[in-house]
Amino acid sequence: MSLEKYQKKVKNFFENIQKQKTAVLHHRDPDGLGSGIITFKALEKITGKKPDFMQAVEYDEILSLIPELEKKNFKKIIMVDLSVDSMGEKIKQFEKFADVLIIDHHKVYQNLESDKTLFIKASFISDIDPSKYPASKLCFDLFSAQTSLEEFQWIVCCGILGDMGFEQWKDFFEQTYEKNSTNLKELEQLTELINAVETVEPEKFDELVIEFVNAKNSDEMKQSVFQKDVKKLKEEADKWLKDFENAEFYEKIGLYFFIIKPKYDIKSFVSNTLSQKYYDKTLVVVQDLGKTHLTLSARRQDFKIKMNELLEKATDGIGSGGGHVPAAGGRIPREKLKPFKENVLTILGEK
Ligand SMILES: [Mn+2]
Repeated sequence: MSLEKYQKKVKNFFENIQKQKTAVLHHRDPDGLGSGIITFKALEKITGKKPDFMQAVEYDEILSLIPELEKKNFKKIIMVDLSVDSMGEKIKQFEKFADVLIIDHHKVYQNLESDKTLFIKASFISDIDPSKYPASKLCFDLFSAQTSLEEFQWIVCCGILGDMGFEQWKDFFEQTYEKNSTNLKELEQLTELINAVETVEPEKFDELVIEFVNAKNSDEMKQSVFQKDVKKLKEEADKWLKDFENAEFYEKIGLYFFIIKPKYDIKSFVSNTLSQKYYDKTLVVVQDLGKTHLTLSARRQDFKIKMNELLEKATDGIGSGGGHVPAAGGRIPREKLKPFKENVLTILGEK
C-alpha cells in the first residue's frame, strides 16, 4: 500500500480528535523524541489542539499506563517508535476504550490492524530497510500531507541521526540546512544531547521533550539546562570505548563480545559508536548495571547477519531480545550470561 493511502487513513484518524482526549506515547531515545514531537506539532497545526498527555516510555512502562488513561477517559492513543506488536496480546487492552494509532519502523511481529487500531509500519510504505526509515521521518511523511512541518525538519534529523539513517536521507538533510538554518555538526550535537539525557537522567527526559517543543529553532537548544549531561555521557562512554581493547574477538565469525559495567545506561551509545568503525563486524555488548538483569545491544551495519534474529534466538527461553536488522537490544537475568554467550557462538557458527 502506498504512502498516500496511509496519509488518508491518518487524516481519518485525526477527524474530530479535538473533541477527544488524546495521549501520545513515544520511545525514550532520539528517534522517539523526534517522532513524538512531530506528532505533537502535527496535531497542533492540523487540529488546533495539543495532546492532553505525552510521555516517553520504555516497553516495561507501557501497560502500566492503561488503567489511568482509561479512567481519565482518553479516547485516542498514539504510539510512535514503539514496536508494541512485539508485546503480545495485552497491548490490545488500549483499543477496548480508545482508538489507537501506531506508527513504527521496527520489524513487524504481529499486525495489530483492527476496527479500532490503525497500524502503520515503515515496511508497509517503503522498500527501504525499515531500520533506516526512522519513525521521526515516517511521522513527518505521513502528517505532511495535511500541513507543512518544514520548520521542524531539524527535529526529524535528530531522530534520523539517532537511528543512524543519515546516508539514506542526505537530500533531506541538505534541505534542512537551508530551511532551518542549521548544519550537520549542530544536529549531531543535539542528538548527543538527547542521548545524554536518556542516559544520565532518564527520569528527566520529558523535561527535555518540553524544551524541544518550545524551542523555535535548533540554535535555542544550545541553551538547554541539560547540556551538562553531555560531558558526563562522554566521560563515561570514553572510558568504556578505551576498554574495548579488552573485548573478546572471535576472528572466524567476526564477533566482538564486550562486557561493560558503566555508571549509566550507555550501551546503545557505545555500540553505535563502535559500529561506525567496526561496521562489518558483529558487536555484542553486554551491560552490567549491577541489577538483576543484564542488558544487551547488538550491532552490525553491513546487514550480513540479522541482529534482531541473533538476539531473538540467543535469548530464547532465557530472556528477551529483538529490534532491527543492523541494531537490536535485549535483556537476560545475570545468571544466564553463560548460556547466552554459548547461544551467540553457536548461532554464528563458532561452535
Ligand atoms: Mn526508531
